[in-house]
Amino acid sequence: MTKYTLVSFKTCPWVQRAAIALREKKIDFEFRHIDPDNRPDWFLAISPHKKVPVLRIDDKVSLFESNAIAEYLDETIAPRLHPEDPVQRAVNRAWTDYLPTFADAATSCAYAETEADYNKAVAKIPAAFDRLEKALATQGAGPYFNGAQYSLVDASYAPFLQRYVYLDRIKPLGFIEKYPRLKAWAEALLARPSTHSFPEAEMEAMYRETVKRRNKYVSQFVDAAKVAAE
Ligand SMILES: N[C@@H](CCC(=O)N[C@@H](CS)C(=O)NCC(=O)O)C(=O)O
Repeated sequence: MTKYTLVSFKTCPWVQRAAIALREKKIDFEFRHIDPDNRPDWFLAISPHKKVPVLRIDDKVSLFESNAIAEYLDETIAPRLHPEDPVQRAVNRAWTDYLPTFADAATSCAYAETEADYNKAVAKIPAAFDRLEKALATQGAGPYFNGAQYSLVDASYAPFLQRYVYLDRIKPLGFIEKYPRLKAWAEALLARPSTHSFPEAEMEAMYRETVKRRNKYVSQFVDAAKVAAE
């Protein structure tokens, strides 16, 4: 039996994307959590960009980049999460290509140093949400990106929609309510067991601790805000 090890920082959304793909395919795997501030030499030797996730296969092969890992898993292990139709597959890949831009728009306010920078980062959210809202309108009736069939697009966006929800609870942002398809999609993804690497309250508490520790503008609001899952 093939051994899969996912090298991880506990709250990394890109790791979560790879973990979701593994769970959707019912692949047994182990996390190997490492400390972001003290990355071991064995990790630096297998991660060209010094980033997580890295997927170790049988302690021999090391795959890096969450999209490459997800695509590899989809090519090698059933069930296929990409659509069978080549046009739909291209459309799905186009939207996974958009993920880094979406992730930046939806969550970069967490890294802003000043209130002005925070407001500038927050101002990027509506355009990104609007693009996804329109994409969802053309894709199907939900609950997932392509309709009833779960896909790698779902696995990709779930961690970032989850972090938007967390940030909205730390300091209210109030955008997703204006995009009903996106809101329903986020709810469906957060309700799906494969989205979660940790119990929900534990994950949100870890995320909030990470945001607080970064000591950015939004960090000051962490204590005051309440964890909804508590
Ligand atoms: N494009 C990469 C992004 C991975 C990434 O940014 N991971 C973060 C943790 S969430 C990281 O390892 N950062 C360490 C660094 O930038 O030095 C992917 O999709 O895997």
